[in-house]
Amino acid sequence: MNIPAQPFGFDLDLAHAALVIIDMQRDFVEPGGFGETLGNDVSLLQAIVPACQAVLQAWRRAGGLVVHTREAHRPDLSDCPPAKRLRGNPSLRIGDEGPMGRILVAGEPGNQIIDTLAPLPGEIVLDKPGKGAFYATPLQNLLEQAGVTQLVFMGVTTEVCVQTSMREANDRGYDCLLLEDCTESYFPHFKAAALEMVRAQGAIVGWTAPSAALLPALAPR
Ligand code: C5J
Repeated sequence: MNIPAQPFGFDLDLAHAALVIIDMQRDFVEPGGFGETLGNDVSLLQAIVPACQAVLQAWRRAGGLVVHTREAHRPDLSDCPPAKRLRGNPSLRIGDEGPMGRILVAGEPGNQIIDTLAPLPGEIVLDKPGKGAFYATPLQNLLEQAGVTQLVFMGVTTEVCVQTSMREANDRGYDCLLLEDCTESYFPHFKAAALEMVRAQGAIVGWTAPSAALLPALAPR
């Protein structure tokens, strides 16, 4: 089905598409996590949760493949380059103990996907040590095994992990659609710029569309 999108319609083929939800984990969306340690207002990100929930429910009902990612490091931080841990002046660094457990560490309470978007059994959940979902993860293999050629993206933050993942996917040959009201940044002007960059030059990285444009394609027939 053709989804009205920018810069032109996106031909969704649900049987060969996956919904990729980037890093909707407590670390970024709730107070006391990684996002807040960097000085950000996390309430901005909470605003997209209802729209993400509506798409996730519709996608599941339509029988589509779902992939969840978490930005997460091993407890011994062996997959966290010192350059990432030591950069800047956050109130807590990756691996430090915070109000939701160790910051950005796999298995800690803060590293869990928020309850409203919690993965169901059978859905793919990937811990990724980088910003991109393909770097040091089995994502490409899993998508190839499932015959996936199209990716629909939601999640946070638009210009960091979402855009990086879309660029990685684009270089690997996937057609990518980013849902505009299902992604957010701590910096609204960065979100606006990222959306423009993605769809510029004839969808040089991919397409963007509001979730309302996708939902009719997922409705029961
Ligand atoms: C960041 C992310 N912003 N998930 N991570 O550091 O976008």
